[in-house]
Amino acid sequence: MRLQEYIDILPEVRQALREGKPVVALESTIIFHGMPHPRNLECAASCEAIIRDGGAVPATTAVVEGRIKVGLSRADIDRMNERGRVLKMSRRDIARAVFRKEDGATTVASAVVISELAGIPVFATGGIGGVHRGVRDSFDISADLPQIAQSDVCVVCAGAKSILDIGFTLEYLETWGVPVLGYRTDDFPAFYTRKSGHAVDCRMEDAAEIARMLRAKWELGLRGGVLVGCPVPEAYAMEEAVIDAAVEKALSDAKAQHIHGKETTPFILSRVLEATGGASLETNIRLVQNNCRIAAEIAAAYCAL
Ligand code: PSU
Ligand code: MN
Repeated sequence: MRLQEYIDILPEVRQALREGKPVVALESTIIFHGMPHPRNLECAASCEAIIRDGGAVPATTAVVEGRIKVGLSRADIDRMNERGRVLKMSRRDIARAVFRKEDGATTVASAVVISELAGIPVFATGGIGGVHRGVRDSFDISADLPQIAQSDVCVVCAGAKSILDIGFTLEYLETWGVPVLGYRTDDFPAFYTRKSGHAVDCRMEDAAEIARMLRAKWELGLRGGVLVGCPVPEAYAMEEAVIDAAVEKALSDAKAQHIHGKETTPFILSRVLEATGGASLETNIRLVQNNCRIAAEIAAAYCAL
């Protein structure tokens, strides 16, 4: 396979990978679909800085005019912004974006595909997609889940939002053999709040422990990912009642407006954001930053093994 035909790895990232130094991959849906301008750009820059402070090299993933990027420059981001409406690119959209020379923002699923292609074992995001509430009618299960199950990548997140059926999401991950680790928690976090009421499969106290588990898993030939749930720092967690009310309203609006398919997640997220105003955006930024800090520690610990 001639990867260079499709992929541009930023020189700094390439060098770190060659020298066995820690790298943390990032998605870009959060930049192009998840947050309003200019907070999205500030958040992206701060995440990269936090990863560097942790001794790792950040590698934001995207497709820019058909080229798969591992490490996105500020110029790339600006050009994508200028061209406007960037495709929300999940696994199935990667090939189409490449051959049509389109721009694509990576979801967790496509970012994990690209991380694995580039040989980056640690990836950070905000929240993962999962099994949707009302799945019995919609059959809506995010491509993030089978992709995490399939790729040898450790996904560091703040859990899953309560727009999803968190219990079903965890059942799916169990079926497909994905370890769900709690970073200093017994309870899988629910993104805006620290607890979902669903237990993680294994509590971990630090990055070194997680790194050793990754190594054991992959050395045993147990292919596929590991999910690490990091609760949002206490000071920035939201009140459960506030977020629950916003989610219920967003779900009923989505139903009334017959929103479906790949539009569902962005629609619900933007409604929740509107309903909770600045508070949820602040929480969102803080938890992503927290995940980046922990991911850098895990990447460093993994490289030190
Ligand atoms: N959930 C969030 N925030 C997000 C997403 C999901 O709380 O930003 C984004 C991520 O990029 C995730 C994608 O990978 O939505 C999942 O979309 P879908 O449900 O269409 O697979
Ligand atoms: Mn979906």
